[in-house]
Amino acid sequence: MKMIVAIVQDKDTNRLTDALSEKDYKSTKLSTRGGFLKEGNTTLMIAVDDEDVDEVLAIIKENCSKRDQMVAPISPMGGNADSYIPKPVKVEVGGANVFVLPIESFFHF
Ligand code: 2BA
Repeated sequence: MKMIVAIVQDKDTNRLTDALSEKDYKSTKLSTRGGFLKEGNTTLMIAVDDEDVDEVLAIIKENCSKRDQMVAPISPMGGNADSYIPKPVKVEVGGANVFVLPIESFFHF
């Protein structure tokens, strides 16, 4: 068995969990926050048999789209905040960051 940990955008979460449920894949949704943008995102934990990993990865890929987002950078440390005019920078968000981990054992009591 494998644990698929997928970090996705909140906007994609419902579509993705619906698509997983349609194929009878169970998932647990955690509300998380990215360390860079400090915005909410969603982490899904999906435990599956080894032979189902590829199908789940395909479902994630299909349901998580990439987007550009403008971000105002934080003012530089030690600088004069009054004279600092933040210039928004474009970062790519969305898609999915996925980790596939081995599961040593699974119990359902
Ligand atoms: P955040 O850390 O909020 O990052 C959001 C997006 O900002 C990133 O998208 C990336 O496009 C950009 N970004 C992140 N750090 C950057 C930097 N130092 N300079 C310029 N741009 C930067 P993704 O790479 O797709 O990541 C989306 C979210 O997935 C992340 O949110 C974080 O919550 C998670 N994540 C990504 N890589 C991870 C990792 N190696 N370990 C744990 N979580 C990860």
